Amino acid sequence: MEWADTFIFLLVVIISCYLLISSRKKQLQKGRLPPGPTPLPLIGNFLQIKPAETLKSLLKLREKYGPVFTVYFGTRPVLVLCGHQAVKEALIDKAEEFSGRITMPSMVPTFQGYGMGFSNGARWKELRRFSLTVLRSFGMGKKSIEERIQEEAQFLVEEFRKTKENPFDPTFVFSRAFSNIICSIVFGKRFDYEDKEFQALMVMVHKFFWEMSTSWAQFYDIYSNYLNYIPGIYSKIYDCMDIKLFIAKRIKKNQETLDPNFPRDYIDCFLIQMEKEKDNPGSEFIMENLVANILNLIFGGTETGSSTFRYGFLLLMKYPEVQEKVHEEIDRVIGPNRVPNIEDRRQMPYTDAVIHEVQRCSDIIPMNVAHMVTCDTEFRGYHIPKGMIVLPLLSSVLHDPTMFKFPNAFNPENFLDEYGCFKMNDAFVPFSSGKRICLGESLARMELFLFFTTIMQKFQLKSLVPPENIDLTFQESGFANIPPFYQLSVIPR
Ligand code: LZ1
Repeated sequence: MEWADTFIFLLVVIISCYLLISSRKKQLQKGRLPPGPTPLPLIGNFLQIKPAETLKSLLKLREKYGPVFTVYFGTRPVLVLCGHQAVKEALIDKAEEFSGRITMPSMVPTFQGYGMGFSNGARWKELRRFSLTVLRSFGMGKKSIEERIQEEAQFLVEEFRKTKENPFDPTFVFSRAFSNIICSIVFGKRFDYEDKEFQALMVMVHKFFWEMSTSWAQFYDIYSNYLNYIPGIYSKIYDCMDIKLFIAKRIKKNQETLDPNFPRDYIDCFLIQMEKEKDNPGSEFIMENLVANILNLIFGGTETGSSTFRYGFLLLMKYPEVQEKVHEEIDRVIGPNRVPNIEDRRQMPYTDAVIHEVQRCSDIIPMNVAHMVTCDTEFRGYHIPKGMIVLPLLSSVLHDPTMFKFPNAFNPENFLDEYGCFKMNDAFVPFSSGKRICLGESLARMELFLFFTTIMQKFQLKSLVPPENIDLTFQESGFANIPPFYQLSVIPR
């Protein structure tokens, strides 16, 4: 019996010492980090941050500690930035310092450090530059990307016609249309909406966003260090293996038919670069990075646009007077038959404002994709150590009361001046800002405008419930905001 007592006594002493030392270390750091709620040993700010409502908890802490504060996710300190000014000072004024990424634990099994989205340093720079160049080159190819989007918009209209005014859930119609644009660039082809493999891919992408946004994922992102000790937990995190298999099959097809002189798509370009650098052991053009890059492109180009539209159409049904004004402007500027093009945007301030307002309210990635400081950084008189996690809360910028007249309402006037002209706003950051800004931003904006105007030109949206009963509450709010599912009918006009 005695040895057991001694053992327990020793254990208690060791744990106490550890806790004392670690909390002492935190106190030393504390004077140099921004203020924040006092963390407890091991569990950090567990008492202040509800995993089901990470964003809401952080916004509440902001009321007490101001726009720049520190919280502890378990034992890891996290710098939280709120509002336009603080986020701008970091991501724009200290762009290089704040350009790092950490992979949130819930995404580690999927990306494992590969790909431009979640890597750092030379890997990130090279892969990002390459991808941007390829995206641009296919935008200026023989069939311009604008034409490709216009063509896809007609498929979308066709799909809507087929519903014959019957109610339907638009989620996967939207994701197929958006995804087909990035697929045209990545795989060199669009997929038929009835293609079973493509449909399955859309479900998987949807699942990824859903999985990453549950309260469980938020809990895991904070306490993964401990949870990983529980056998079987790590292997339960969605690793997108099914999507990777789909991608691997497409890559293999490309390899078999590759002509180094005539790259057909993004995969071909990457394979050619791989071949060029095959003798360089430090090359970033390796299969793992190709697969991860394609995942980044597909995730960025599918569910984001689709979610934005799902939410946007719900908003238009809740505010029929806005829908009416959009119809009026389209009829006046484009008319009932001509295919909308990008040039039309300049003459359509109201519609442009509506599309911006929809993106602002959709608030698609509310806490940003987590950043990290790449070196020791002075910020607002504080000392932020290299490697510290940073959450520039995009949601708090998009709803900043000092930047928008109607921060918490759906109101296109947020993007209109007193003469009814379109007015851009510096706090419009749904794509983030700085060096990590979404690399598909201009592509996405083109898709949003052309898809939106083409649909609204041809249809009126009809809700199954009275507008006042439409509930705009997000279904899940974590990594992404997942809009509610609903049915609507579309009436040809
Ligand atoms: C993305 C992801 C999530 C959101 C936007 C782009 N790329 C994951 N990879």
